[in-house]
Amino acid sequence: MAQGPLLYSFRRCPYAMRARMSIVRENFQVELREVVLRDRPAHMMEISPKGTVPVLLFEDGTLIEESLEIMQHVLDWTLSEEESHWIARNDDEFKYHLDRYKYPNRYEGVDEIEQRTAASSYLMDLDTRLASHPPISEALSDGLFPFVRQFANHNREWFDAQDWGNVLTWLHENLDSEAFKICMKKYKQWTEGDDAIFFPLI
Ligand SMILES: N[C@@H](CCC(=O)N[C@@H](CS)C(=O)NCC(=O)O)C(=O)O
Repeated sequence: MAQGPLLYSFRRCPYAMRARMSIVRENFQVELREVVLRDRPAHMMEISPKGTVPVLLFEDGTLIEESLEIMQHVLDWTLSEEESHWIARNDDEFKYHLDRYKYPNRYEGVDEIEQRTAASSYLMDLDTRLASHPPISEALSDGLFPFVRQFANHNREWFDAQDWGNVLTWLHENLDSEAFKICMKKYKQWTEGDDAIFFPLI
């Protein structure tokens, strides 16, 4: 039986990352089960047949199956209209191009460079927003940066050479933060019968 809420997570998944960031920010203790996506635990599939991570299960059976909803619950976060706009652009527009930029061969008739250019218009807008006031909230920042990290990592040299200095500074600050280090601590794949692992370990 789980002790406290149970989080099925995958270290490198940007959705799971943003959920874990909120958990780290609040020191909201969960039992963490590290998933390997090609070998998803039977219990996870039973409670959440859609099979995506992150998934948060409470002891009373309440289940949250969307990363943004996990963040909202943990942080008690009601998104402003502007925050909803950025999350929607990230999750729909930017993620769409990010997937096609990273894995052009998985899609029909996709050109990597065209996808990179399309994703860049979001990043240029984000760059402008990051330079203006008031600054974006920590919650929104955590909701976005794991995806930008993934985009940047695909071709770091190219990314670092672009004219989006605010995005570069913001991304580096997040990646260098103590909270992100805790968020990215490595855990071995959870299997039935393992001892409980609690997260975050601060
Ligand atoms: N809308 C979901 C998306 C989660 C998601 O797609 N996670 C990926 C890993 S990064 C996943 O679990 N993929 C497995 C699959 O789609 O089968 C959320 O925000 O939690």
